[in-house]
Amino acid sequence: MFCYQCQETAHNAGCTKVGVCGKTSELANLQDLLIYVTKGLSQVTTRLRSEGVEISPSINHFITLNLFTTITNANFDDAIFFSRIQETLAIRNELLQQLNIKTHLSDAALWNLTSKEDIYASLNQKASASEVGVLATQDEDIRSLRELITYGLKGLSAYSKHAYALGHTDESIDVFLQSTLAKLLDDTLSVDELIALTLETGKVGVDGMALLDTANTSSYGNPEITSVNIGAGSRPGILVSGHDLSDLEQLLIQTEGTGIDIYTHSEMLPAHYYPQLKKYSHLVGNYGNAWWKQKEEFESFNGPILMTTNCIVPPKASYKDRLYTTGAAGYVGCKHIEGDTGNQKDFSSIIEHAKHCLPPTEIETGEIVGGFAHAQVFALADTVVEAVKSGAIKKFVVMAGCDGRAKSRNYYTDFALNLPQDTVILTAGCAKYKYNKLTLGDINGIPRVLDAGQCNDSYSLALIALKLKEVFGLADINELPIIYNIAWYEQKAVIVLLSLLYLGVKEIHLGPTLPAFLSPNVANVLIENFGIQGIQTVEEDMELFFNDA
Ligand code: SF4
Ligand code: SF3
Repeated sequence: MFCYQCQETAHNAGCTKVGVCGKTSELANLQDLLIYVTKGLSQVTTRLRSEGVEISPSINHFITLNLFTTITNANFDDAIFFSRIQETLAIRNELLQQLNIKTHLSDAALWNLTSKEDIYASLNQKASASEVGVLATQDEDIRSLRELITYGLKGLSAYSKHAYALGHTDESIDVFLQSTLAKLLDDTLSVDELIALTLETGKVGVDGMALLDTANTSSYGNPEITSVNIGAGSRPGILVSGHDLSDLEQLLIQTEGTGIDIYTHSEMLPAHYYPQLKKYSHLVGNYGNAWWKQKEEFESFNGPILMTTNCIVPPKASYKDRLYTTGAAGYVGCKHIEGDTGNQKDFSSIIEHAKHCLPPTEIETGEIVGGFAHAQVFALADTVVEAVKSGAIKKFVVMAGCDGRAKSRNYYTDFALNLPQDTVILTAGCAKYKYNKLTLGDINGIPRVLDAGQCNDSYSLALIALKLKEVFGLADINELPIIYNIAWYEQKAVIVLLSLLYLGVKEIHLGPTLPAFLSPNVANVLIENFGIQGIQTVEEDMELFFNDA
């Protein structure tokens, strides 16, 4: 195996024996093979489109889900990857028959094995020969750009899948995704062409987040300021984690009147901000923190847990029988609740399970406030603009992104604590758990931490920046008093980053480490053209950002 797609990759270079995330070498090779054959399938769909053939939405969704399942911490179930590889080959073989021009197709589009044993044998051979995975690309800059784009597309796929689940699609995103996957097989593409493709991926990233924003807000209303209880009640509960709001809604409907409370965990916290979700009185609160604390928090929750997406931490035996997965998520030995994208799911098994469990053990008390997505902030625009004009707010600090278990991430707590009192943090994603329970106060009634929602709601932060640019009559988004200090962990953060670059945001600070998949030359391109930088110590960064104070 060789994997360096997330921030916690071994020695900030690559996991080679086993993943820091818990992914085995065998699973990593299977994921590489799934990406490989998905690129092959995408070459065939792209060729068919050029011949005037329409590709069905179900195939588009299938390709999207293939990418999503390989996101860090989404799915640890080898059997799922086997069946998706086999299904990918079956779909591709059928499509190949419709193709008129079959010349110049890549090995990925023609490779063909269907039995599990043959795939295993070939996989071991291919993986050891590095024919399939990351290291199959010899040139380190081409490899770096190919992987940067691939990871961006994985993040994009996660967001598209959530939009599909709510009945919203945009075929142009699928066309781009598949044609780009096909281009990643093309050895004639130069570094410059791949850089251009990277930025184009950022553009479509914005489209994908806009699609999901429309899907979420048209289904559940615009997020509004909401206080969320972080204590525990006296009834048995189900804890819902991950990013899929549709799964949560279906579970809320199916648990109405059953005496079971529903709690959110980690990236599901923003569900409380949506009018059409918070209306359920048995959606009682948020339990715990970011994904990486789940070993302790799932233990003390006492009831069943539903993982709708990443991030799964390999569970302890003590609660493994209470861990359920659905959608792109999976874990060997945990019950998976079936249901194709957009279909109604049957949650009766997890509901029955909850009825026989103790209520959650309370681990904290109080409330946190969020719901500052674009519409809510626009509604407060006069107050915000006035605070900026009067100097009450001097700077905004975008601290969106991911949380993670690395100790170096305590930087973000210390950074938030050390910020001058006239700064406001704009956040989205699970990065917020590093500072959303601190008492940072408010400025003229505006909380100093404005949580827009999940990582995909970074789109809201971009809209807010564009609105401020308009209100203040600025020519360039970079003239705004906004600092970008983003924490990344997995591939959704990669598409958020590429989207911000596409929108012209410069001087983004990225931590706690720069991605290992950036080769020195590719990193230089990002530094020279976009001013991307890492982080330093809190003291050094305070000096850097506020030395004009
Ligand atoms: Fe390592 Fe991250 Fe890949 Fe897991 S996802 S194997 S931790 S680089
Ligand atoms: Fe968190 Fe996994 Fe990225 Fe959606 S849940 S932000 S890390």
